[in-house]
Amino acid sequence: MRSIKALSCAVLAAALGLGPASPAQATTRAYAADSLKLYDDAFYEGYWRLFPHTNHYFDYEDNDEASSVENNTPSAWVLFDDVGFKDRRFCIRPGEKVVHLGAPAYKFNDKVSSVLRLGSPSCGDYPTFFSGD
Ligand SMILES: [Ca+2]
Ligand SMILES: [Ca+2]
Repeated sequence: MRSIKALSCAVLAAALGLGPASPAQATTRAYAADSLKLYDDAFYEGYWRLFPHTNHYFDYEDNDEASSVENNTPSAWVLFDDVGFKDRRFCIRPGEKVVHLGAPAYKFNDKVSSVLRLGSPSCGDYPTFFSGD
């Protein structure tokens, strides 16, 4: 929790041009640009968290909270209802966003419990949020 708030402040400070960018701030920006971003609320609002890597087990703060998502990475990601990459799942491609995971087509509001970063931009055989491929 603290780390994400600190991150938000660093990004805000950088955006406002407050002081010279330190190496730490540069690292923070690179991290944000290559992470899956999960928001607690729909429409990319509310508390958010960044996932640069696969996470097989969301802790209680992260579990069953995500209501919208942005994939800011060059990789496809799979979002799972259960920890350990189990139960229902949807794949999001690079650059895609889902404004409301609770939409009737997904029924995935407040469900995400693990995320898998794939080694390519393709979703392969995983079901996707949007048609294509
Ligand atoms: Ca939520
Ligand atoms: Ca879940």
